Formats: sequence, C-alpha cells, structure tokens
Amino acid sequence: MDTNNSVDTGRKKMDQLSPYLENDMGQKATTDNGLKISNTDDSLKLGERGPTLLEDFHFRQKITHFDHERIPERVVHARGFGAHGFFQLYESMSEYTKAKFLQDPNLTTPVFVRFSTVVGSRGSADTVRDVRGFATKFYTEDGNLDIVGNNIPVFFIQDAIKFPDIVHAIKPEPHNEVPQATSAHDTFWDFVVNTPETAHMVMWLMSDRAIPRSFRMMEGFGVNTFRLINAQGQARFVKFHWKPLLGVHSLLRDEAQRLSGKDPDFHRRDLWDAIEQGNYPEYELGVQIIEESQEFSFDFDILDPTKVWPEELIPVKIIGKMTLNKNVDNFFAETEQVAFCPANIVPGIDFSNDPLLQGRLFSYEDTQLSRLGGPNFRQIPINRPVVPVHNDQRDGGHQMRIHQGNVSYFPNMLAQNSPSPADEAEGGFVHYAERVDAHKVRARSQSFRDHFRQATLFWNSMSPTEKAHIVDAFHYEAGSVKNKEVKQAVADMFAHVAPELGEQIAVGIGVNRPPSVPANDMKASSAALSQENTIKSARTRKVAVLVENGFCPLAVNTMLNELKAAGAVAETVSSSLAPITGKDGTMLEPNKSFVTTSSLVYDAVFIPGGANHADAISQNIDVRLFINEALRHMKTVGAADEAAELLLMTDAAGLISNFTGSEGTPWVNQGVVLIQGADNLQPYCAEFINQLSGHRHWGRLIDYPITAA
Ligand code: HDD
Repeated sequence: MDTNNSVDTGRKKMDQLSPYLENDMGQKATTDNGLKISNTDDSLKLGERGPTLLEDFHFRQKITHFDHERIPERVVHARGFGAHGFFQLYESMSEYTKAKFLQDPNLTTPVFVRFSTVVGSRGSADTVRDVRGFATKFYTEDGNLDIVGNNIPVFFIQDAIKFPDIVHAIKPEPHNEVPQATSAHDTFWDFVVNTPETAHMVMWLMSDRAIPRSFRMMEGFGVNTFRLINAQGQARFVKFHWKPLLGVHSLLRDEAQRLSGKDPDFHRRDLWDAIEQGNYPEYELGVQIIEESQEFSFDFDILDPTKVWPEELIPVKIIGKMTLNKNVDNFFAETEQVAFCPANIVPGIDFSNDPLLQGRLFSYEDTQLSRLGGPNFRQIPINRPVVPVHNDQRDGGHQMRIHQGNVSYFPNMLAQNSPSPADEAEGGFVHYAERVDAHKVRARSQSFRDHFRQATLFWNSMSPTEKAHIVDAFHYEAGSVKNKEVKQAVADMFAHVAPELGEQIAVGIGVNRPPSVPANDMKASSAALSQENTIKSARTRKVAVLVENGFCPLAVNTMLNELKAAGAVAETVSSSLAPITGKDGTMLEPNKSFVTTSSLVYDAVFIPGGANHADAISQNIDVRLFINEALRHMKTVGAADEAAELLLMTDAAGLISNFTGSEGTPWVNQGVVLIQGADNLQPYCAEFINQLSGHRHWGRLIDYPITAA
C-alpha cells in the first residue's frame, strides 16, 4: 500500500483488519474445532464399498458449512466490487461543517468504496446498461459516515414508498425471471410511461453514463440533499459529488453488450488490475452548497431527488481527494459483507426532508437484518468503526463481544451510569433542530410536479453524438418491449422532453409519430452534463499490439516504451501464446492470443511493420476481425510501414481510402494513425497516444443517426 502520501493513509482501518487476516500456508488442516484432520478425501464408510456413517463428524461439518456458504444477495445492487483507500481534504471546511474529517488537510481518513450495478444478480455481467452504485464508507474519528450514491445524480422516483414498485418493474419479470440485468423489457417501460417523474433519470439511463468505460471513469453523486452544520450551529443544504481525475468516459452500446459475453468481469478486473499496477483511481470530492435562506430561490424544489442543482447555477466546490490504493484480501468478507446506510452520519452533517432520503434512512439497516443475519452485522470487521463502540445493545445472533459486568441498561448506579451519553462539546451527535409546522398528510408537494423541464435540460446539453447514442439506446430498450401500447407510450412520453426525440424513438421502434405536445419552455443547457467536456487522457488506457512472426522489434519496443511513459498499459496479442520471432531474430512471448482476448477489452490497436509480418497478418482472419471491431467501436487504430497497407483490406468505413503513403510523418484520419518510412517512430507514437487520449473517435460514423421520416 502507498504510505508516502500522508500521515495515516488509510492505515487505521487496515491496522484494525489485520488481526482478522488468515493465512493457511504451511499449516496442518483442522476441523473448525481445531482437531487435526488425517484424511479429507474419503468419507467414513462401513467397508471400502459400504455406506457412509453418520458418525463422520468431519464429513458432516465440511458439508454443512458448504451448504450454508451463501447469504442472500442484496435486493438491489447485488453485483459489486470494492476497494480500500483514503480521503484527504484540500482545505478546511470549518466555515461550513464541524465534521472532524473535514477540518484538517493533514489528516487522512480511511475509506472503503463499493461500486455496483443495480438490477442484475450477483453473477450478472459488469457492462450492462444500468445505473452504477458508488457507495463510500469513511471511517472517521466521529464514527462511520456513508455516502451511498450513484453515478447518476437524480433518481427515478420522488418518494421512497415507490421504491418497491420501480424495483419490481425493472428486475427480471416474475413469471419467468427474464431478462437478466436489463431495463429492456415490458414491465420497466410500463412503469416509466405511467410514472412521469421517471423522465429525467430515464434520459440519463439511456445516455452513455449508464455504460461506463470503467468504475475509474465515472462520477459519483450523493443524489439526496443533506445538510452541513458548522460549530456555530448554522446549517446549509448540500449535495455531494465525486469527480474522477481520469474524466468521465463510456463504452458504446454494441461494445458493452459484446463485452458482457467476452468478459463479464470487465469492470471489476479493470479496477483490480489498476490498483495492482499502482494506477490508483482518484476522485475529487465536491460539494454544492445552498444557504437555508435560498431554499425557495430556484425553479425546482431543492428537496426533489429527480432534480440536479445545475452546476452553472450552484458551482461544485472541490474540497478533497479520495485515492483507492488497496484491493480486498477476501471478496466475501469485505465486499459482500460491507453494509452501507445513508443514515450513518457524523456531527456536522445532517439530513434534509427529501422524501426519498427519509425512506432510505429506514431501508438500509432493515435489509441487512435478513442479508447479514441479525443485528450484529456492524461487528463484522469491514463494518466496524475505527473508534470504540460502547452501548447497552446486547446479545443477538453471532455476538462477538464479551460484555463484562451485570449492567446493560441506563440510567444506573451500579456502573456509575456507564456508558454515559456525551454532550455536544464532547462530540455527542445532536440532531439539527429544524422547525416543522405542518399537517400530517399523505401527499406530494406542488413544487415536485415539474417532471420534464430538467429532462429537456439534459437533452439540450448533449452533443450530437451523445444524442445519437440516446436515440440508439431507446431503440434497443423500447424496441425490446413486446406490448405495442407501451411502446407507443414511450415515444409519446419522451416527445414531452423534446419533440424530435419522441419522433426519432417512434421511427426506430415502429410506432406512430407522437402527437404534438405543448412546447417545454426549458431552453437552457448545462455544459457540466455533457461528457464531451470531460478530462481526456491516455493514462491507464489499454492498447493491443498485434504481433506475428516477422514483426519489427524497433516499432514494437518504441511503442511499448512510449505507451508506458504516457501511463498507458500495453499487451502484445498474437495467434497463439507460443514465442514468436521478429525480423531481426528477436524473440517475444505474447501476453495474449486471439483466443484469450478480444479487441473489446482494449482502447486502441497498433500493428507494427515487417514484410513477413504483413504477410502473416494478412492471412489471419482473427486480425481482420480484431481491427474491424476496433474501427467499428471508434477506437484508435495505428499501423506502421507494411502493416499500414494492410489496413486498406479492413477499411469498410473508407477511412483510409485517401491514404497514399506517409513519407515519414504520421498520417491521421478519425483516429486511424499510419506511418511509413520513418527512421524514428517517436513522433508517430506521440500522435498515436494523442489520438488514444481522445477516448473514441465519434466523428467516424456520426453521419448515420436515424432521422424522422
Ligand atoms: Fe439504495 C443499496 C444507492 C434509493 C434501498 N442503494 C444501495 C446501494 C447503493 C444505493 C449504491 C448499494 C450499497 C452497497 O454497495 O452495498 N439507493 C441509492 C441511491 C438512491 C437509492 C443513490 C437514491 C437517491 N435505495 C433507495 C431507496 C430505497 C433503497 C429509495 C428504499 C426505500 N438500497 C436500498 C436497499 C439496499 C440498497 C434495499 C440493498 C442492499 C443494501 O441496501 O444494503 O436497502
């Protein structure tokens, strides 16, 4: 683990976990009772061919434990992946909050983060179109604080009482448990068209945000409105943001769907590998703050979780950085057993009356009782705070603490009133004394009634490419719906967001053009919502270098070195894993073969020159498929010398039809980078890396969005 950064770099939690680490290396096997086992391959039988005996306690214990290895998966966010790290503040936030971990920039706070998909089961694929969970547990000196967020800043519904409805609608349909891990089916869209408050989040779900390139390249949002409280007792409303230092980047729909088969673990593998390679994912923490006096100053209700606070109106103040620098030792013990809850807060942070948040405060504790089997789940090592726990809570299944003495109540004289409540000065949590004077009603505020204007803001903010991707996603999702009335209703509903969107949906899914609807008066756009404006970098991007016998070692070495210097990760890929020989006799052992990998897992492809190499490659159908797929998915594709001409064979898009040789200088068109006859490949590599840092070359096929007939 990285420890040079600051004082305690996440160490407090690791120190706490270390006594629980187990290592069986070199040990003799025992039963759970500590009895040494002499044979674990044969059950105890009456004669070698006889029946197994009930007396075989080792057999019974081994099988019984195995029979109970699984616990219920999370009812939502079942598939996830976690990592340890630390958070460090840039500047003191004492003006806004008294939270201890937000006072001193020299202090680091250990964190555990779990990323997840929402809909699929534990074994489902990583790259499905879905919201991603982004849950962070801060192990602070005031106890645990959880920011249980998503990578989408708004939610489907406004009131928690509708959560079971939306989840039942989006999960696999109950009669046949089909389809897995997708919203592309009738019940989800039936719910959507009957619940207009979903419009805004559905726009995000249909956008590229829902198919991230990596957990390391997505934003996180606390979604709900919280409060910050300072030492003087002043309160302000706050929304939390995580901003990835690698920018926000996505896959293509087709790429994501194919990846689901080729590498269902694509995102967890990416996170794990990045941390193992020392490419620690980093996210800046930002806050949007609204004064209490401004609560009613906006054209949306700041308690409505289906609304963003546009960053141009309420800027995101960047206050610190989180670094994920250690993978888990054991997935089940840590990632599966971690229990998050938005009600886990610390002095200096408090709730708002956001009706979605209010319900969440109940649901998370409750769900752990069945998932983790009782009220002592907070004693599981990953869930323990790094500060002492003292109270009169007792007993329950799997109690780990051995409480001494005869007192487990308060007040008492027998133990001098211990454990005793702490007053505010001693760090005791005191709820913000908000004044509420109202009738008890089962109702929704009028200020929550505008469901389309911010959906339109989102649409207005998208680039032409992003809009084309949203339309494509609707075509796939609503096009997968069987019921024609529901399909029609989808086109009709999203015409309220933008008439052209409704029309383009209708064309693609074979329903009538939506009737014209009153114009939505949202004309604004927000640059912060578009991924076009994000950070672009080649750092940690993955490049495939295709090699066969006869490859040019100079080209391969230069490219590998330059990619490394740029912080990118390269792998050599060949027909088999057997060593190959370069044109000067250099031997190379490929990292991957066309059987063990695919273009899908790379951001770019490079093919070095070499006369025999070109021949070997031109005869290989796998190479053509590899390059074609990379071109189709808008990735950077480069080739040098003889290999440059080979690209013409795969040039279905006509990208290099005007290539007539490059005479030693790099030739570039829409992310295709070619070179011929250069003595020094460094300038070429620099251009290749420049193209790679652009992520994808959307211009390549942008002239094909479907327009209304
Ligand atoms: Fe939730 C898990 C995020 C609304 C009820 N939720 C869960 C996780 C995340 C979120 C990231 C996974 C935590 C982990 O990795 O263990 N949920 C959200 C966000 C919401 C939201 C950002 C809207 C602002 N959730 C929400 C509502 C309810 C729930 C309205 C219920 C009323 N969520 C749950 C849950 C889960 C959960 C059933 C399942 C597993 C768990 O809690 O621990 O309680």
